[in-house]
Amino acid sequence: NLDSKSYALGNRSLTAKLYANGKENIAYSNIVILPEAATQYSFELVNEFPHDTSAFTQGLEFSNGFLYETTGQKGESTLRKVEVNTGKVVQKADLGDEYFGEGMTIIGDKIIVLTWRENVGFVFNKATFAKEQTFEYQNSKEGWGICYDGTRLIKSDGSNKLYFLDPITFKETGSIAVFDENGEVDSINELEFIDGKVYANIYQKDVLVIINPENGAVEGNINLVGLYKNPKRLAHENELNGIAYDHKDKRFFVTGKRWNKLFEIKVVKR
Ligand code: DDQ
Ligand code: CA
Repeated sequence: NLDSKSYALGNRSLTAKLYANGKENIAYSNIVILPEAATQYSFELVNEFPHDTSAFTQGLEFSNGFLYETTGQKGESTLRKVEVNTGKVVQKADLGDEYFGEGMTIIGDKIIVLTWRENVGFVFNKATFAKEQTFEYQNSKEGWGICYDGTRLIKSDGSNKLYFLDPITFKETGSIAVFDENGEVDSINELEFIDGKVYANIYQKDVLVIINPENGAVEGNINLVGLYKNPKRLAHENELNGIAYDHKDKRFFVTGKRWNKLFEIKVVKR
């Protein structure tokens, strides 16, 4: 029983006065309005390509005919440029033994690379792979995934939040909480910005979610179970991780940590 005059709507979280038997009972509790049920998608396999099984994949992006990939684990964290068809690494930079590499995205001639718990991100020159800048995280202390919507960087930290960062100063300008019809959607990991939506893989699940970055609602679930057929997959070692999109030819790529394949898929309605 909400007093319609007393609530303030912001995203989908509203502050309301709650009444029981006509009396104000719990003042200003926080209520979350869950979004409508997400649309269910599955996939069709279009192509598969070789992928470096030593690459603990943490970030993936497509640009000008090549894949760019970041890898993790301390001592094996790299930024690399990879040929799609062969999986061959044609350019590589080491992040340094003290860093655990995470997500990555591209802004023009710059590549933004996150670290996991070292609390810093790096800016690399896309052509030379020279490290040009280091920035520190603010409220969101872990680096998991990152993408760019053309105006803002969007960063994940393993929670159900997406953080917006200024692409020049790397200051956080806001955040949004992600929910589906059942509640919070946690463990948001690698990201890709496609046609106004944030595609994200969920850590330790062969599932992608399609998030509306304006209100945090999960609008779609893409079930990728069965895509990578390897019975020996290990937890924390062989998760699906890495979504890349070729905006020109509308090709959708996914891979995972130390997977021997990179898949090109088509997302289809179930
Ligand atoms: N993360 O990429 C999902 C954020 C982390 C992956 C962690 C995998 C386990 C590594 C264990 C090493 C402990 C430092
Ligand atoms: Ca990506």
